Amino acid sequence: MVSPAVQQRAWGERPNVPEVREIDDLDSETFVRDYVNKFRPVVIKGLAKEWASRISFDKLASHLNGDEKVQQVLSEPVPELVPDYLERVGNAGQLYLRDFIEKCRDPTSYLQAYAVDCTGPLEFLTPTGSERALLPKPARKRPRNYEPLRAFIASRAFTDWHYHFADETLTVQLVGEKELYFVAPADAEAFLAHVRKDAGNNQITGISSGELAKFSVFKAKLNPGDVLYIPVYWWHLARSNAPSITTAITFKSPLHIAADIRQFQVRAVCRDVIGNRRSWKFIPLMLLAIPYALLRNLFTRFDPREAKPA
Ligand SMILES: O=C(O)CCC(=O)C(=O)O
Repeated sequence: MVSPAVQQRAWGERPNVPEVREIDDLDSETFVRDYVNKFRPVVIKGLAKEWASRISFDKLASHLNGDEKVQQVLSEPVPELVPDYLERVGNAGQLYLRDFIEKCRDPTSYLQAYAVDCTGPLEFLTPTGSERALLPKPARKRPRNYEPLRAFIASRAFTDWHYHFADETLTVQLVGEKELYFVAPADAEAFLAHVRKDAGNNQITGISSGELAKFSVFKAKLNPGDVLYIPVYWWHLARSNAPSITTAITFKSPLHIAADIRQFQVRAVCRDVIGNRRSWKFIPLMLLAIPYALLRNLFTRFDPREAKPA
């Protein structure tokens, strides 16, 4: 049963939501040419099937010796439920990972742990040599802003609308199903302006279905073993209605995309840097990166605001 508070969250459920393209295989060159440089999401079906077949809640629990704590439990995915959540699990930061996993097995629970650093027991969720070989080469470049590997462990998951800045993501579904929704870049600026005036912010909560209905929404459905590429700056939301384990592998965006001034997110950051004296050290970087991106994009003639998911 989905809690009433969750039912009120808007993620784009409506008839005939177009789906992100699904493909069966992908080599590194095609990945960069047709997806990263085109700023376009894609689902690679079953790319991590082997890896997913070795991950489960039981196996994760068996790797724990009992002392490990969840590095960070995000507040209950649904803010309205936070008081109830804290009453049930105590101080979220103090929760033992083993207890957390036990609580995830409770079909009435609505919990989500977010590990920013997959070390210790969560190293088990890290791709090994052979699994890494599955992933396109750019996925081996260290990200600018995010940890290279994060994990989302949940009884039921809800990560509200946000986008990533200057880094790309490969979302690897290991346990359970998950749906991700996207707002097309053509709508990105209006989307944020509509819900919040502060265009420097990369996340929002609580958009209503009525508001969301004004925007083009796309959907990707992930089964265990599927890998989803989430391009930088694409607004997205994730949800699942059953226990799930997902990892996010993050890698550096190519500079001509990360610093493309045609994207409002880049302009918003420039405004922040100029307006905030403490960030002035970034001005030389901006002065190099933005002209480089402009020049490079002159030759590619590709406008990321027109990127389409299919
Ligand atoms: O899997 C999730 O719950 C969140 C995934 C996501 O939105 C992300 O990697 O940024």
